[in-house]
Formats: sequence, structure tokens, C-alpha cells
Amino acid sequence: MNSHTVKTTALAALFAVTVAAHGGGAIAAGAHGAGKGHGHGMAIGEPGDAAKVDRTITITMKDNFFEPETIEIKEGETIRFVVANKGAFLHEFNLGTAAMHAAHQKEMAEMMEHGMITATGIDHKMMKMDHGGGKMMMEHNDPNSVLLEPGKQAEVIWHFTKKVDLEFACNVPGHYESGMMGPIQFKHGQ
Ligand SMILES: [Cu+2]
Repeated sequence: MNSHTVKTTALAALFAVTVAAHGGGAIAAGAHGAGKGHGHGMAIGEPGDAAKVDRTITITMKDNFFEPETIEIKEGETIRFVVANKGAFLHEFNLGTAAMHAAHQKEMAEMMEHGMITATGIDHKMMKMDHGGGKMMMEHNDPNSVLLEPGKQAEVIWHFTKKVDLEFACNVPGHYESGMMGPIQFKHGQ
């Protein structure tokens, strides 16, 4: 299977989820939490090893923006992002390409439509609920992202294996559009 086939399959899966959601029936998105099979094939790097962290970067999320506004890293670095939501709304810190964020924004809009998330919180029961057919709702636990309620803090450890056009972004509906995103700039040298 080449990468084009993989992408197509993932898109088809995403489409199937959207259709199922609108049909009010079961939502099947089993691959959502696995990272692999989610369409991006981890081309953006890989989950980092906590024992190999090079640096820690503190990220503050407010309504609706990030501090800092840009992130600088070096190719090959493993970064521990300590992410704190100091706003009044639900926010996400997500590492990905612009295309990944666009796809994820559609998923989050579906999640909001179904009450799994609200403007200010996460319905953990809805997130884990079995909606029939033995399929679980998409649980929001990709290793390249964290979704945080107001006042919460969490870490994302990421190994940036190679230079690629990346953004950090919040894909809670409306936030990316209002500027809650920034570039990840790769710097040369050690
Ligand atoms: Cu946000």
C-alpha cells in the first residue's frame, strides 16, 4: 500500500464518521486515538521518550491565543511541552500540518455537535460511551495533542524527527480561525 492509498483510506474513514454522525447512529472512529491510521502516518515526528527530552517549552493557552506565538526547534530535538489552559474556554494544543488541523477541526465540530465537548468543557462520559456496534466514540487522546479544560495543565512530549511545515494549533471550533495557531520554525545547528 503506498502513502496515497493510506491517505485515501483515512479520508474515507473520516467521511464515514461524518455520515454516521449526521445519521444519528453509531460513530466509528477507532483509529482516532491510535495515532497511526489517522491519516498522517506520523510524518510530523513521533511521540517523544521522556528520558530523552532536550528542552522544555511552556505553553500558555488563553482566550483565544497561545503564548508564545511561535515555537523554535531544531531538527531531531525531543521537546517536553508543558501546556496550561489559563483561559475560560476549552482549548487544545495540537502539533500538525495545516491539512491535519483542517481535518481535525471538522472532527471537533462533530464532537461539539454531539455534546462530547462544549465551549468550556469535556463530557468524559460521552467521550467514552459505547454508541453501539462495539465502536467507541473518538476519544481525544492523540499523542501529538492535548485538550484541556480551563485551569488544567498537561504535557506533550514530541520528537521532531525531520523538518516539515508544522503548526501548533487549537482546533476547538472557531479558535484556529480567530488566530489560535502559530508556526513551528526549524532552526539549523546545535
Ligand atoms: Cu482554543
